[in-house]
Amino acid sequence: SPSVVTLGETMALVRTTEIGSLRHANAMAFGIGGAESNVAIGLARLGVAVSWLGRVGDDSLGERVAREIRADGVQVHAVIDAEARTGLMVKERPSASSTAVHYYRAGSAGSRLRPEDLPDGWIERASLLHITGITPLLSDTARDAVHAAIDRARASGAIVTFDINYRSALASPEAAGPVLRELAERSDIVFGGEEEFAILYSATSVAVAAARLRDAGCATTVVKLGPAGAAVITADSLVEAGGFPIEPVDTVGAGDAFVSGYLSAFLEGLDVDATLHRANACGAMACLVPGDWEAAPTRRELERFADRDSDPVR
Ligand code: KDG
Repeated sequence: SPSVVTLGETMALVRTTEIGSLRHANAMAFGIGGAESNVAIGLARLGVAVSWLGRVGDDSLGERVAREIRADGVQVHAVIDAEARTGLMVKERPSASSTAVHYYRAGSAGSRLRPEDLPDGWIERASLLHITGITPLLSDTARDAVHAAIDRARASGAIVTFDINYRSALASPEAAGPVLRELAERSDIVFGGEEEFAILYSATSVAVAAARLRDAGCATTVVKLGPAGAAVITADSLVEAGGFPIEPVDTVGAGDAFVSGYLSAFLEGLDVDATLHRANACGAMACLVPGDWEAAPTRRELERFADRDSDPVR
């Protein structure tokens, strides 16, 4: 059966459990978060064989990261870095409808990922490599590791998928643009929001970005539209699908759940409509619970949700 590999930084995560500024919050919940491990967990829950590779500190937070990802059925390859600590992410909810994220990750173990961390055979056995634009902005060696992973995926015939996932805390749009564009142009499927495609190709429309990507060899552009759903653009088609109406509690991680749903359906060979339906349902479900990946659905949860009385908004 098809298997997926991904790599990146996963941090320990603390989040306030009440609405209000961090200045006054008393209670915090403790967990983990990282875009690629969020996707890996989402895929594992949907029954896809998946492995995650990353670097963690020689500390309890690093043990927590590895344990938690493993606990969801993801095969974990965690390189232990004796010289740096596991990174940390802090989330607060300044108001009922907003979430703010703060990183304590500069110089972290995860950001010191390097090409030599990728074990032999790890990518060669997989049918799909998934990467995001977060990892290459962590450090030069992390960027090299992502390119080395793509080289190996290309050599063994695996599909490469890329989620732009631009994080302004890591680089300005001007600095990030060329780095992210190079990775996008080396991929088969690129996921992103409208603003993210504008970062790749300095403020051109998504249609123009999709055409530029195709010229470079990337056949499929997937545009995430948040509550409005998503669109898939290829050389000869544009397919759109509306999102599911929900009351969001925490939208962080919705894009990752969307990608898990999309990739699982893609690997099963479902058509574009069915793929977008599943991806949108996964993205919506991830917003219903606090936490970056906790609400990523299993197949059974997904079926129940997708069979709800209401039709998707169009
Ligand atoms: O997509 C959600 C991720 O952004 C979050 O879990 C943490 O990887 C993370 C990051 O760098 O923001």
